[in-house]
Amino acid sequence: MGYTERVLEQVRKKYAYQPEFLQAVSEVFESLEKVIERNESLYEKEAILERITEPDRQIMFRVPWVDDSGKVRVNTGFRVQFNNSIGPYKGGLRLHPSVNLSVIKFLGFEQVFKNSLTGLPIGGGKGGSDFDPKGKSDREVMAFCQSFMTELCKYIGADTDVPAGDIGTGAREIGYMFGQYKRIRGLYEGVLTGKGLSYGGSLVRTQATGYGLLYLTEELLKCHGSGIDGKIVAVSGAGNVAIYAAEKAMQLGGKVVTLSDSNGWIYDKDGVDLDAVKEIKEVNRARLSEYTKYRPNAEYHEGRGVWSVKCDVALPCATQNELLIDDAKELVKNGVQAVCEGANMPTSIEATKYLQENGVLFVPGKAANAGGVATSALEMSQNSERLSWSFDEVDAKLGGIMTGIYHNIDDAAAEYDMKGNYVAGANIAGFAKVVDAMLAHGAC
Ligand code: NDP
Ligand code: 2IT
Repeated sequence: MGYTERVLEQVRKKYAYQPEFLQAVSEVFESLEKVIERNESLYEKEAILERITEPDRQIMFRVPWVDDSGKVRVNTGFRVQFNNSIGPYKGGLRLHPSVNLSVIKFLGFEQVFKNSLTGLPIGGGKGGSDFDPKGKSDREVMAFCQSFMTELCKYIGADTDVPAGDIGTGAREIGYMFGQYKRIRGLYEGVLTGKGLSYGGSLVRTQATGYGLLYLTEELLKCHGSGIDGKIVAVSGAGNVAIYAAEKAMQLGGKVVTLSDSNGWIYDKDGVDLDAVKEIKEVNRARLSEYTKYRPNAEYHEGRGVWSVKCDVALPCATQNELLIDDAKELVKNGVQAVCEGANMPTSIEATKYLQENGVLFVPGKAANAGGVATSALEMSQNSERLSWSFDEVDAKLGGIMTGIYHNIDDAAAEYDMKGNYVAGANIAGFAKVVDAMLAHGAC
């Protein structure tokens, strides 16, 4: 058994109760095997794989808050500081009832490689809570965010760890958390990204993950002889990533025909009306089932099913493991050409392999959705120099970063005789920089 397999076995034993984390580690290790082989004795001596799979630290804490009826409620808060070899820990905060240590560890692990791929100096971390913002009043959300930050503020800072948004954490939550950090620490610094424009946020950050996904997808298709123009695009999710992915897909000439939320999905064969979706989701915080009130000819279906629609390009932008083997089979049967992940780990390993084996261009989230965190790093730069850049300037930088990531992962895969395997390319290219820094820093 080689070094990679031995460590994978150890991690599987030690964290048998963390399925999402094990899924992320397995996927990365499988594609790193050839890279490790070239330097096996050095990496083993330096325990690179043991160190890269064990977070620097994992912080868990109680988050008590008072609901509108006066009752004290308690949630669990998390921050996993995974690896800061190439920069301060950086990664979002997820607020969703499904959050647990396994979920935060998988996200933190992915973030280490993703952040490396951006080419910017940011390490990897992730956090959040099992708090569900859905159905809560603004005051309750504020009470939760203030209590969460009262504890979290001890561990973060502009040069140590810089959280941001993720599922359930948008502009409103970041605002409340920033206010509490400033109040307790007495520091006006770029400790969070995704901030409002009036207090240090960056233009384009709201759109960045979705737009970045499309800049990369466009480059991928161009390098294979076409482009988004004229393509039928299926998008899942109806949150920050999905909405701005759909917006840029339309700007590039694609027709977006689906969106989904955790209750169901819409099919609008004439192309989704994004103004309606923004009103439903961003303004009213309502369910996607409302969509047919705006567009009576569209269909709303309860439950899963978004991948059953005929499309050329599929962009999963909701959550982990939302595109499974049967979905992959359906997509292939319907002639899908490319699947690019806007969400983190939305495609199961089995489904990923099926897509790749059937000639579908597949780009994993750690490359395809890196535009969000890349723009967060640009927000950090602007905060450090106390300046703000124009929309076009940030957008152009984002475009350059995403096309650069595509070519970087394409080249990395080719270098190891895996041309076209962007999963391998992303893992190899992301790993290289982190390992280089880890070796330079010695045993720490
Ligand atoms: P949002 O909270 O804005 O939106 C999430 C969307 O996904 C909602 O439509 C939500 O539906 C749906 N969803 C969430 N959980 C589930 C579930 N268990 N089953 C079905 N649908 C679900 O989050 P984001 O758009 O920010 O994040 C989406 C994905 O993109 C996540 O994987 C996130 O980690 C990833 N990502 C986000 C980045 C960012 O900058 N925001 C950057 C890079 C990746 P409902 O409203 O019903 O809950
Ligand atoms: O998964 C992700 O990359 C994010 N949620 C964004 C993280 C960030 O720090 O902007």
